[in-house]
Amino acid sequence: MREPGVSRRKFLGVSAASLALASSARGAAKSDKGDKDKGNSFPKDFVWGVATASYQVEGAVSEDGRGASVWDTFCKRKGAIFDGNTGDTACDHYHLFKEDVALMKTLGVKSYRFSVSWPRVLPNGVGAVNGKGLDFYNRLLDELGKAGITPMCTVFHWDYPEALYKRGGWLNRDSADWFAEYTALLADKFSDRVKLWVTQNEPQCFIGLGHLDGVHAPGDKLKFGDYLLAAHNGMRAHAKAVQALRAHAKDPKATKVGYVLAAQIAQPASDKPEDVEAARAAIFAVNGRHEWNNAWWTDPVVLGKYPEDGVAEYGKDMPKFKPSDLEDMKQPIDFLGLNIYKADSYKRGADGKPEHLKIPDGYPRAGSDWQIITPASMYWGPRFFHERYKLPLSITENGLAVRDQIFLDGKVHDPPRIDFMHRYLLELARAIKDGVPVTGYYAWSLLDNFEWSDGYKQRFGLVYVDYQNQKRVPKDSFDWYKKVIATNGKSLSDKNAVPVDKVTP
Ligand code: GBH
Repeated sequence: MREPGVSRRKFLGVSAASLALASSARGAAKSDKGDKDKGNSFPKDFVWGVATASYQVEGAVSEDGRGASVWDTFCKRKGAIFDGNTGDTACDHYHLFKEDVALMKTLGVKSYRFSVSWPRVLPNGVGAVNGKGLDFYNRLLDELGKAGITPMCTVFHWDYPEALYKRGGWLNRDSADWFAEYTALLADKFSDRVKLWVTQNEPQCFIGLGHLDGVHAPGDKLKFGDYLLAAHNGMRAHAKAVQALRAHAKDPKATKVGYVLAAQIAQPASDKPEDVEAARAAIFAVNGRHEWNNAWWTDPVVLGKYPEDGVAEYGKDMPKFKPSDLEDMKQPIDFLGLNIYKADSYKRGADGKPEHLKIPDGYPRAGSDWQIITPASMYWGPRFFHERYKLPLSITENGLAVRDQIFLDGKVHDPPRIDFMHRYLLELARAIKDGVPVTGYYAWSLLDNFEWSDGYKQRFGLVYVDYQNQKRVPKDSFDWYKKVIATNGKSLSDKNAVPVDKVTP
């Protein structure tokens, strides 16, 4: 409901199409004021990167002794994946990694975030090691080394070994030790070259989408209490992996360990303090019997406790566990990784509580329906997360799905992606300017790739992949991002760049 005397523009604030988008312009305008170093709030050593994940790009699912993952199995389930697509070949990164590293070198990225396929290196999840699987990552790491690109290694990005799933998977209390064994192996083999580590990518997804909603592998719809138990063991596994990395890394001092969330951002509907308060409360609230919150997945591992609102709401579905589990789950980490794609908007409601605002009709969206375009999420997300957890942050993923195609001129023109990244990066610059310690930004993704249950329908790459012949075509956004990196973000406020305050869909 609209308050009297407040203009539409002012009231809708970041919640409506026009203003959500205009908020980038506001951020830019702010940093322009009296500042000669326009748009240059990115620190000198800011880590510009790109990200991928093993199952989404590697292919070669039955090569060189790789074991099965739950995604191999899930992809065969009728109706599970768009058009019956699978990750069997994906981008064939397993064979084409040299070409892909060369692309990254041309792009000028400082860092490549990739993940290891657990069943490729441990076909049964634990026990016998597959040397040929390790060799692939050795070749990749050596190639990155030659190109001067710093690896960020995600230990687990969803391709869980089928063999361990058959032993109960995350419901089995031993799953935390299995994960620690796997992580120790990676530290032993790769920590001479890898200093930046992520234990797990988006627990909300591999536990929630995979075990509660059943829309991701392994496709289970567990009872809520069992889902909470899987989540509990997943977080225990994360903590044991942190310990394994500290114990096995060749240079523990230089080793930085992080944990990556599918950050669920709440942004205020206006700059009014009461709306900012509403968003601040909403972003860490746990309500509803679903996985889409932040605190359930972060409080235990950073603060050593489950959030009280969630504990009250979940009642007797709470898993039974030893109190020492919570102490064990809280292992010091060096950074939190936030994957930021979109936000929900909140204002203070009539009852004083945060009120979730409906998405305005016709609001700008990505090719994938779930992603609305909300640049200010890249300001408020890092800011709120830093306030609560007081950890350095890295934006470990951000990107836009577009149904790209090769144009008649042989190029892939993707102005929506450029505009998206431009707006979000200006908001990130604003957060950094306001003192939020963000160490890096990883574009999702280097390549178009297997978008889980959306198959190859959605394209997130800076590089187009023709899946028929594995040809790579850098998109316009590739050249654009190259310039952003080369200027350490200064090009974002270049007067010849897209004028952010003029572009309104
Ligand atoms: C990330 O997930 C993943 O880390 C990455 O692998 C993926 O390719 C990328 O983003 C792009 O999607 O409609 O209720 O099923 C992003 C978080 C959360 C986005 C679930 C899609 C679908 C919600 N994802 N969401 S639902």
